[in-house]
Amino acid sequence: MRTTPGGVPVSAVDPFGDDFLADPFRWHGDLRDTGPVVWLERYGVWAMARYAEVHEALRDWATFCSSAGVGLSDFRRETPWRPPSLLLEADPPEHSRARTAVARALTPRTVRGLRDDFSYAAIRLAGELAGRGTVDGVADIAEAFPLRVFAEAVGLAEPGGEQLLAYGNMAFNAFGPRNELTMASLRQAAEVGAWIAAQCARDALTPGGLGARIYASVDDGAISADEAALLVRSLLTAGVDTTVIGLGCALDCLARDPAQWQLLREDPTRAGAAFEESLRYASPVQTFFRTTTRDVTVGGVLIGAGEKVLLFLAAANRDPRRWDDPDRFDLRRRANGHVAFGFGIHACIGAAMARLEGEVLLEALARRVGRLELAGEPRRRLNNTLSGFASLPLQLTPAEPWSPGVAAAG
Ligand code: 8QM
Repeated sequence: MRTTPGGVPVSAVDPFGDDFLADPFRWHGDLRDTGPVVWLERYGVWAMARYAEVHEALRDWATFCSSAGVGLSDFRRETPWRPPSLLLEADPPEHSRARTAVARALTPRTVRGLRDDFSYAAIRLAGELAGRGTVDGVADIAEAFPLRVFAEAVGLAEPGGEQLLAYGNMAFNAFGPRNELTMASLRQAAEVGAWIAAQCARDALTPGGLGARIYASVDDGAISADEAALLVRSLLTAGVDTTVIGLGCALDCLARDPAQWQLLREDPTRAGAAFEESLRYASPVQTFFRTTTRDVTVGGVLIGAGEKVLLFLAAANRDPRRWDDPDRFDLRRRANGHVAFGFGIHACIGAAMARLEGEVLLEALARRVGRLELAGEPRRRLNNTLSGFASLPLQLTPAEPWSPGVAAAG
């Protein structure tokens, strides 16, 4: 094993290269086995791919900070492609104030209040598709469903599916290096960024939506109107492409494994567990960086202050040191403890809404679709941060109308 002069294991892997992104899980075992901390010479950054170290770095926000950006770019040296997020790219105490404002808008009660609308949309979509035969699991399901429910939940004036997806694609590419993926997606930055900014204005948001609820914190002086606009931007950045990728991955897991689909069909209330396990298994958000605020020793390796550290959430979620038979998708497993939503103070604030989307969609499909099978080769989508599919050809066979799940769906 090659090491730095200081004795730290070195890897020549490019985690943002096409070979890696086309099949990231193939590379994770080597990264984990190379050591608790690895030097990635291609970028001059540190990496952690084991569950214990990733979890600890996420917990220790004071040492592994976010305000220098959670991508490769160091905001203290480079100008970010857009004004930093008040939530994702911030540390306490600023982060705490922003997080509180969003948490007040996106309470468990708010999410419970979305359930009926989301369920109804899922049941309707499953009903439309079940008899159609061949569909694209990405365009027809994984994109169609979040786009139907999200714009309305936030209170956007227009559906804007294309812009929301393009914006997510650029934001998640931009956490990586300025490679061809990033440069290509950022070509739309001016146009799509302007559309996004316009949707974030108070008077563009319909009353009662999540956006309007964020602006309610302006009225009691907790945040400024400019801050509210940036927090709405956070919803639009983090809330669409992630769920699109996640739902596509869940469909892929189930379509590849008839026994798992059967387990879900036998008891569609397993949908939440199935979605959770697909998050562990596929990790839609594969990686995030942190930046050290001080010298810190991890696994015997001294990491200096001001260094970038790449955390492989996806590798942690399949670390055999933490999980039994980690490369097996099994909805009966206790998947909790995965770090697909992160962990600690930056843990996904929209997780309950994402879980709701996954649960109601998979449940509705399980009630309406008897057999779910791949109808062709899935095409992977390459993105510097997100891992999932560009297209997923599926063959849907409608459930027998007298099967128990269908009756229960009404
Ligand atoms: C990733 O803009 C933001 O605040 C933001 C962007 C992306 C994420 C989170 C927040 C983790 C899903």
